[in-house]
Amino acid sequence: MAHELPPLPYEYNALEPHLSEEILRLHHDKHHAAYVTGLNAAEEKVQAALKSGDFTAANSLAKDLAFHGSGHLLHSMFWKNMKPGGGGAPSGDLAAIIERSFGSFDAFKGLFLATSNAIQGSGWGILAYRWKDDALVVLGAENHEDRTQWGVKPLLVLDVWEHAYYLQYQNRRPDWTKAFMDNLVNWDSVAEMYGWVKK
Ligand code: MN3
Repeated sequence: MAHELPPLPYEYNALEPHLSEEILRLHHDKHHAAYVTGLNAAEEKVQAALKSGDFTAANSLAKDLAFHGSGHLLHSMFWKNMKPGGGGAPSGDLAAIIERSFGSFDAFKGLFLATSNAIQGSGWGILAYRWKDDALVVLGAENHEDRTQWGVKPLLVLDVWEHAYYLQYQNRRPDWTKAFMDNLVNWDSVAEMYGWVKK
């Protein structure tokens, strides 16, 4: 079953002025689409290898599955994690586990932004649920797949690859991450994901 590029849950210009239509078009239609294509190509090659019994490409296939598969998943979440008129703070069960895990929402916010800003090169800031001890963790992923913990489930993801902000924010990554947190985060989508992974 081939993977497909999910449509954006809003118009291309819906996140302006905090995220430009030009960036969103390129990011969704070109970059995310390329990860979907890459994942499908890698899975086709795995199927071909299974049929032929020729596993000489196994190492690069495993890398492609991790890179493109993670890129597809994270971008699919990222679009839902934003909305026009977003920002603010979470409430209910999500607010409670944030407080329990980080001390306060402001402390979480400080850690999440600092982690996102500090990624060297391309990567993501990630808020994830760790089922093993029922806690939240903030991780900084490099590329799409490096520096995770096994067994965590992402709830909120922030793209800090240059393609996500450079046309608008140039080298000012902290301005992009602040705009994301203050004006774009869709906490309802984070709460919905938290409810789903808790089941
Ligand atoms: Mn991206």
